[in-house]
Amino acid sequence: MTDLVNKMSSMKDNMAEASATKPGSSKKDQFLEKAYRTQDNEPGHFIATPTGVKIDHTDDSLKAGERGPTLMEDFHFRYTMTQFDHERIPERVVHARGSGAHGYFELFESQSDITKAGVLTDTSRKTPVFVRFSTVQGSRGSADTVRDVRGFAVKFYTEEGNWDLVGNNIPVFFIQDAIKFPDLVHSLKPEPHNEIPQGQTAHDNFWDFASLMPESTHMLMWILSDRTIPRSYRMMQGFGVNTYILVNEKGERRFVKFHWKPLLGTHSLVWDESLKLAGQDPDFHRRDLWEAIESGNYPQWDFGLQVIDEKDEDSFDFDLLDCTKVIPEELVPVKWIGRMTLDRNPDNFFAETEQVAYCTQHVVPGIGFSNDPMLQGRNFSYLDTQLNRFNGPNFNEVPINQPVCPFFNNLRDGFNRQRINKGKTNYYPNRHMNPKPATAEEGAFVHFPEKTEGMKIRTRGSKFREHYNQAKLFYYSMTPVEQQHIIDAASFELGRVDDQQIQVRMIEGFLKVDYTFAKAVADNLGLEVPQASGNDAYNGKLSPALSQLVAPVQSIATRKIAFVVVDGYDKAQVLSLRGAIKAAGAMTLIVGPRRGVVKSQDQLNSSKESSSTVKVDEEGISADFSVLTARSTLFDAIVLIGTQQALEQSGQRGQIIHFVNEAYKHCKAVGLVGGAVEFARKYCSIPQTALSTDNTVCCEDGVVTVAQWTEATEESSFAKQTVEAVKS
Ligand code: HDE
Repeated sequence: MTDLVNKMSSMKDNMAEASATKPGSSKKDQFLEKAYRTQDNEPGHFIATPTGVKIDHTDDSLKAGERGPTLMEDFHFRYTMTQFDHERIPERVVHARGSGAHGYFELFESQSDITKAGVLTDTSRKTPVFVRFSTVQGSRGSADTVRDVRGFAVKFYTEEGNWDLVGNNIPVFFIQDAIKFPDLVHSLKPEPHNEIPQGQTAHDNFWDFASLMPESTHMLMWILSDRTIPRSYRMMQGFGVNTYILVNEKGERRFVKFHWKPLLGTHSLVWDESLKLAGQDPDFHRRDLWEAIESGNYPQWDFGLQVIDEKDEDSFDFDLLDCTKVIPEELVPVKWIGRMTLDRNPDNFFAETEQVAYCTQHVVPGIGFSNDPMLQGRNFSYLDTQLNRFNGPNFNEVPINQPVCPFFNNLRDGFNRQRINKGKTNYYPNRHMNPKPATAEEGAFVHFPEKTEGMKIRTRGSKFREHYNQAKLFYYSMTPVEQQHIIDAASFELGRVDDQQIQVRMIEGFLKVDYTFAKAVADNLGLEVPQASGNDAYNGKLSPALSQLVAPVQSIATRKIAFVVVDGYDKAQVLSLRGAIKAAGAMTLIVGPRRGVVKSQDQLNSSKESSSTVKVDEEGISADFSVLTARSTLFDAIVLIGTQQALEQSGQRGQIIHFVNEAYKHCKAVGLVGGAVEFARKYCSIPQTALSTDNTVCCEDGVVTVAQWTEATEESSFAKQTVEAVKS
């Protein structure tokens, strides 16, 4: 145990150690480097056709005469145009918009008592992974911050073959049987007659379907919650959702649910921010992930298991095979067994993020499938989808999908076959008797010999028929703020529904979860408030682990704090405050009157004297953003610095006022230094009670103030209070 604690703590929060392992050095990286990567734009490289012939001219097609028609003979033109015409492959029917990253997985402690999978038993391994995060509803060009479930798909390149854990950031799903998936997806996608709306479920068809599918009620509570508007891909949990099995060397089977927990904590945007960000920066999540990895802030997740012995399969009041139910952590705690780090951005979006092909049926010895009817259906669908996306079965030969272990078989040919199989035989048995089947001892995957018999019937288990207990559990486990957000989200979504019978039916469904919830939404929709049904009684159960706010991670690591400054700022003050906040792990960015130089008081004075052009000196600051183009929504907190006069006379006074008001409205920490306090009292809509004119540091309602910055003001205490305000 002490060993485990040591190992965990040596891995914990150790970004420096993670970066010391040199991103790009895994077995998968080496394979990609050797086999397929090219650096096209290096000195001395000439443009050539795909057949290798160098080209002398790429700006004019070959013509018969100066003004004549283009000639068929122009093979360079034809290759150029043909490649372009065929650049796209079908976008994923769901999860079309995504972002990927490379990394690795490390195990804290061998799980050999429950599984024989090498990735979960060998602690000396560093298993390469490729992860793709995604939204579900929107198409490839849709915005990142829409209200939607997020995909969380991990491909582990293990020594025994690829293992794909294709999960979401929500632990349950809308439906219980895969056969309903096409109906679900048709209902939530843009409507068929006019392809509206993009990137949202706030429309008649989705709520029509949902209101007729009581099994979706639990999932509806999750999608109406803040989980569907995450702050960052780096700050979301991940769940395998379906129940899988683990099998050990002795051939014993256990049921398992897989979990990912971000070390940065689970955080969300507020709805108004999400709406604005969808326009202000549609790539908000994609950019956040990319920039974090580029700057060495490698995101990390702990990996956990909820393990259930075979004998306990029937001991719950829900069915383990029903993916509309969680196994409450209070009943079966999550055992945290490993950590994943993402440390390298892809070289090429299409080659890697677009072409990565996850399939739930990609498992390795020691991991297998339960009879969850969703998982069984997914095992068919993902392979089928890849056949469509890649025009045939050779998608596993695309570099990002190739395993890192050697492998042989008699599968052959097909569109775009890459491998050159040598030898005279391509069948088994053959006169060489190679390649031959392996035994379990030699590492073969052996399906768990589960005894199965039954009538051929279209039905589901009896416990699948209860749909409301866990919807209640979820709703009651939320803090009041989280409950209010669910009410607001339901009111927004149903408010976009035109057909009133759908709204009424949905309110009847909500009534089976909680009366006050259903009543609040009905009120907001202007519907008649329904009578309490008797089904809505609180069942007395709680699962605090479901709330994001009950035990938040107390860290501001990698959070973005904007320092809004105007010309004439006090350089020493800004630099020391910035240093103190950076020391807490946050990123500080300067928002100035323009991008580039912001003139400090000293610089203004000296330029008056010398009338020379002001440059950013070694100690000066340069604005990363202009207040004209950046909004408070891009940051987690803001600090406004400047004399009252400079702020008032700034040409961007209106933008600055909006910046402060909006940050406050979105419940962000707002720091006000010196004249900024009086400026805010005069122009901003923050309650005066939070705007103390004291010369000492005060904090009220997330607003940190110090009206008079003197030599004696301890910048550290202002920074400390600001950091605390960001955390809360
Ligand atoms: Fe998927 N899902 N899904 N899904 N899913 C796809 O496969 C499907 C489900 C999930 O980044 C598709 O390659 C069926 C649950 C993710 O490339 C497709 C059912 C969960 C991704 C497909 C489900 C997921 C997909 C479309 C009901 C959470 C993106 C493109 C039985 C555990 C993977 C593709 C990536 C993608 C089918 C339900 C997660 C059509 C039939 C539950 C993260 O094959």
